[in-house]
Amino acid sequence: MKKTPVYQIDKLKNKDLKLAIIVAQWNNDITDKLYKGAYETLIQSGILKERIKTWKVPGSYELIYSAKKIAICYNFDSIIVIGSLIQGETYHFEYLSQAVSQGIKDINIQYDVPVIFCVLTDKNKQQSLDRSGGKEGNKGIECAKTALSMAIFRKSIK
Ligand code: DLZ
Repeated sequence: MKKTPVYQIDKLKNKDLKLAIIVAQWNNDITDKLYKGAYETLIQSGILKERIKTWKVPGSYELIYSAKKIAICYNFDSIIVIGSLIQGETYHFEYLSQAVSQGIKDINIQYDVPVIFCVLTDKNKQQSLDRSGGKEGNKGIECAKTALSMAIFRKSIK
């Protein structure tokens, strides 16, 4: 039987991929851990250090513009945006969560680069800790694996 396109994808080498990571500094105790999980996963997967570029931005809201700018100005195979939104006493959380997820979705539609959504949206700090290297794992690791799959997918289609 004829091989599926997955076979083509497997032939590509991870070391040829170029990845961008953007890290929001709000709740940076959480985003640092997500970043570490993502970065280490990429390195373990064979991505060369010099092919991973990292930017820091103030908050999750700034992930939208920065991902767009990087999508326009560079030729990365995948971009990972990292943030941590934690519910407070005002409606900020709801507005920010909506805006950031919609904004990142728009970039995925508009530009030819997959932007991977590594933004935690939690009710409290404990939930964020649980998902950034705690009992629920590390979403940074998961997102790095997704970024690799999508980077390979992008490269496989000319
Ligand atoms: C203002 C704000 C609030 C209240 N909470 C968070 C948060 O939990 N996580 C986060 O990443 N950023 C937060 N911010 C900052 C906004 O993302 C943004 O930096 C500011 O509104 C300035 O545009």
